[in-house]
Amino acid sequence: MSRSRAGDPAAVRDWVRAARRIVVLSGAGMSAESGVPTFRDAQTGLWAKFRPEELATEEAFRARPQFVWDWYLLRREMVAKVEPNAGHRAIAAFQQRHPGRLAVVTQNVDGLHQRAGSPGVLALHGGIMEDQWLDPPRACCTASPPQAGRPPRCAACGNLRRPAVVWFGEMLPARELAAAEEAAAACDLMLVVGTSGVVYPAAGLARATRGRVVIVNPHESDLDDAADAVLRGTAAALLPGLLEE
Ligand code: BV8
Repeated sequence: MSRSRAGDPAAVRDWVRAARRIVVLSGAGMSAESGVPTFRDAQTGLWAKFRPEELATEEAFRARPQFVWDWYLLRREMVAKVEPNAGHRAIAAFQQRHPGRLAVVTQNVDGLHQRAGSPGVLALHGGIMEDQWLDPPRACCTASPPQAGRPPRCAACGNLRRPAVVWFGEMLPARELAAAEEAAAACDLMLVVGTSGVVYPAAGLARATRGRVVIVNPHESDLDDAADAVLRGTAAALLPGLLEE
């Protein structure tokens, strides 16, 4: 029996005020009003005919390193041009006013929560602006800077640089996942903002928590059945009102 009922922001604001521990679980919709296309909408140009799940894999990168690298370059350029929105800022401001009361768990690799000033962001899927080695680095890989290219590589052994994100089929970073599971288990309110709720284990956090679940999303999502309240609106429009004193 689905729990969800159309939420009224005033009731949710009372839940926020009464909550001892809050988790914000965010997805691409959190950054949409900053100008970062959501995962579903991001497929443009050369990459349009590929589903993100097809490109964001080790197999795809090994098969077509330059093609996948250029997809990440395009997304990096987009992220570098945008700013956190009123939703990101409202969360960071609440955390400044109430240290330790709200934890941000994000699927986003854009770093906008961190740029808005949110402390201790648990970035479950990594960060798009950083690189790492594709294969475990050998001495030659770290002896000198990578050779420029798309992607850059070790001049000696050809080991490639890859974006420091979690690809489909890859495990999430253990520390962040454990901390996110702990925060979800300990919170009495989870705000699920801007996610379609289809990617696991991230979406599973909203099903595992014993806290009240509130969805902020202008459209239906796969997690609506798990919600105590669904607010049909956008992150930047709703979060300031929900998190203000
Ligand atoms: C793993 C980084 C162990 C890369 C990403 C259980 C069931 C089914 C499948 C699985 C399962 N367990 C594991 C899987 C496989 C897989 C998975 O979940 N597949 C899905 C597609 C079915 N999971 C994995 O592979 C994970 N690893 O499980 O390892 C393992 C390994 C092998 C086999 C078994 C287990 C790794 C998952 C992480 C992948 N990396 N990103 C990169 O960015 O390039 S995922 C990436 O896609 C994002 O990080 C995010 O998580 C996801 C996109 O989802 P959303 O963020 O929700 O974005 P979307 O566009 O879908 O939706 C946007 C929403 O916002 C919409 O609802 C829209 O209405 C709303 N919106 C729009 N505007 C606004 C708004 N909301 C508010 N305000 C607005 N203005």
